[in-house]
Amino acid sequence: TGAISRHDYRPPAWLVPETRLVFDLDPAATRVTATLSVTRNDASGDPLRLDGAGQRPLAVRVDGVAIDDWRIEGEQLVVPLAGDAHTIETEVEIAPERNTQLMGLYASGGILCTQCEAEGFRRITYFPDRPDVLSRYAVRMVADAARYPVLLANGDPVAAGTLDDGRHWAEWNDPFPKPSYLFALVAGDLAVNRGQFTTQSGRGVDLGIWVRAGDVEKTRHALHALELAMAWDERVYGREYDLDVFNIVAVDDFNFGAMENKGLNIFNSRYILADPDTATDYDYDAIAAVVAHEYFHNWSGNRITCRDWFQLSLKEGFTVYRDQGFSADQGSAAVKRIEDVRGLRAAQFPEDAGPLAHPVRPESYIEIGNFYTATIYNKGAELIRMMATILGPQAFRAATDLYFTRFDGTAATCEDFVACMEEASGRDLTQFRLWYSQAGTPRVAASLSHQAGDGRATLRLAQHVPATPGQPDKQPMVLPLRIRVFGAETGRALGDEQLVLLDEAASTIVFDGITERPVLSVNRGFSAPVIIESDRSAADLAFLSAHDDDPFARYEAMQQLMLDTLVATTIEGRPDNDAVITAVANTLDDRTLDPAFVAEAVLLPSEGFIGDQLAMVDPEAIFRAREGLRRALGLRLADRWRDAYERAPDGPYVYSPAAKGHRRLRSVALGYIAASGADDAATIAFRQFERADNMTDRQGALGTLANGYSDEREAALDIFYHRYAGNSLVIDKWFQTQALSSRDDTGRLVADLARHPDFTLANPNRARALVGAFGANQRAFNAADGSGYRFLADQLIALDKLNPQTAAKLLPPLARWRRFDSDRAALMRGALERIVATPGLSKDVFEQASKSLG
Ligand code: HT7
Ligand code: ZN
Repeated sequence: TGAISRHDYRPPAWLVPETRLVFDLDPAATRVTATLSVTRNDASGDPLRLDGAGQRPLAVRVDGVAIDDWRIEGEQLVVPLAGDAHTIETEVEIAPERNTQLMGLYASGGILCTQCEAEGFRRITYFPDRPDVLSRYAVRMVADAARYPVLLANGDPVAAGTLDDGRHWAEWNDPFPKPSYLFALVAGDLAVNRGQFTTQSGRGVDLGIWVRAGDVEKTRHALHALELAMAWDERVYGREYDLDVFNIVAVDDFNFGAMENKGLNIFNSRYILADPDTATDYDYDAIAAVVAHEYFHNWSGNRITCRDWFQLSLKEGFTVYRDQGFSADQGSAAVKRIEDVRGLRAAQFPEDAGPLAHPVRPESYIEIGNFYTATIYNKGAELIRMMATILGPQAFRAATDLYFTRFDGTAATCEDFVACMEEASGRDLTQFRLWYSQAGTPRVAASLSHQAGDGRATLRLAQHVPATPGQPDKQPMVLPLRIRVFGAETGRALGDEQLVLLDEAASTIVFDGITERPVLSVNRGFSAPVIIESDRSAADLAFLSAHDDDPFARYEAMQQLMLDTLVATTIEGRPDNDAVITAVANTLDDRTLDPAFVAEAVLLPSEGFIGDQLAMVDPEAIFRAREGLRRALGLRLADRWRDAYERAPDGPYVYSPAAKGHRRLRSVALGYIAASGADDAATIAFRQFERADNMTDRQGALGTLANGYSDEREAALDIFYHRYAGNSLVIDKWFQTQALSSRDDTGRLVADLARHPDFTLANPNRARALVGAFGANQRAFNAADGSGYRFLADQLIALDKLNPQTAAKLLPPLARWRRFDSDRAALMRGALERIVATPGLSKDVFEQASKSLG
């Protein structure tokens, strides 16, 4: 299969302390000359093996002398070397404008840029392209001065000049040794928004965000977020920036969100560009989170990198945890936690429950690009969060200090990180390490009984980790569960919150002094990434949704109540919505609550999440149950929704936590007004659409209209399209909104949109906006005739020829086939088999499709 195993790790035979790169840049033919000082690192006597991909060496020189006894094995350049230290020079020619994979050096809208993580550097030049080979880079770029007036690379600029032939050059040196995946260069006609940051030790740092000339105004939010992130990392983790410059470049064609290259972050423009007219509150929040995330990588990723790609969560899980903390500190921590848990449940729980499940530290891979997953990132962040909970804030900070000090300048492992947690706290985390090796989401049965006569309550907890591919049997994990008990009569807390560490298959906890019927609040704050199976009644969940003092637990009780109701309706077809309606009414009536929290609390679980609770997903029945409850809520609470809709204060757009909360609640209320079937719903939505002075309200209205069949829908889509023609980030929203529509004919509309002149698979954002969003639309994608599956397979096969990495990311909706009826399952398998049988299929898509077929 070509799989690579974690246990096969060997230290590199050769190191590369110094690297000098010369780029003669041209979109059609870029000449790359690499000079590597290499030193032997073991006694094996192995030749030097340099990774390459897609190029041939034009010349190979050893210590300045051309040699011809090199050979190519697979895609590696193998150079026999007699001594222990040499200088190797290679020359290759590459064509950035023909690079549709967007890995290595490529062209995006006239800008030349790089993406090297994980294994893109080998597409630029021959090199030991593995994260444990750290090298100091000196880079010289030569390019046409008119076409590429700005030349940027990692580190600090050291020299620049012009040549007689209309070209110019620039040299950059990065003093910090780094792995090849952190290399970057950019050449283009770019404008800059500059900032200044003074570090805690008083050093000045020049900040620059580089974009196309017309977009500079749209970088203000990102620059502000960067400044906040730099200060936050000093305050919270004691981490200071280490170069004189920090540059960010935004490009339109990018396989991911952004990349943390040392001193030169490269971003997907959707995570940089924002103004109120074109970006939603969600976009603003995401920009701040991604800017912070990439910045935080300077320590958790760059100063300390990963020994091998199996350790990817060492930098990604920790950095996500850090960016979540940053975002929580910018507004409502409770709402941020709710959003993060919703994201985990939408993406990671299904991954952990399906054929693509893997541990946070995987055991093997075919293509590492497939392992930039919700498990590595988001479950990985939950592991760090659990350790922080177990250690407490002081010991956790001592442990991260120890980690940063001890491993600075090295390539480390997840084990190194956990060992620091142990050493700084004195705690034994032996069993906790199972979180890194066992896949699957633990399920915890929790049952509280009351012994009224004894004034006692007994909590019985039992955990079970389901089997996952290659892991039939699991051991009990360490689950930190924050627990509190409330009195059903008085609504008071009966005792303090406790942190229970469940580390056995089953355990019993006794609470004394329980004089009234107790109600259990468990896994508060989502302290462990598990599924709680409790026997709490609808009345108890409604009680918690109104009385729990932990906002997350309040939200969670409401979600569980809604979920229980929706699952029962899906299976039995006879809705009993009263408890949900009363609980939602109470939440809407509680004026002490933050509107942002209310908006989250009254939202129904997604169709996908309801499906995840069921042994067999019936997409039509789930849709009917959910729409039925939405309609019942809309009708029965009609006045309250109108009141919530009107209540939001008027006034020009401001981006603040309070204003965001009001906009969010307003948009959720609009959704319920429309769900009620009210005659004037389309009129209200269209009025909001037309009057909006910001994209949040405009897109909120458009989304509501797009779900319906009104004339206003067509008018709004048309106005939106023409207003934003040429603004690719907003046109992505136009495609995405339609792909997510709950209309009966969404499948057909999406197929039509794939033939729209603005649709292209060459741009990953556009492909994700239409094809990715459609895959997330459970009912439309799973149309009984299999048309959704055929559409996805067609698009994926076409995209694979251009950009395998992005194609592979679109495949997971087909991996859910085991959860569907036999007809749908057969159709999904048919689509997967067609994909696997495609001649010339990439290993990226092959790995995902073949594992999905299981
Ligand atoms: N560390 C970065 C990962 C990334 C990436 C991975 C595969 C292909 C393209 C990519 N672009 C960026 C992003 C991050 O986690 O910050
Ligand atoms: Zn990251």
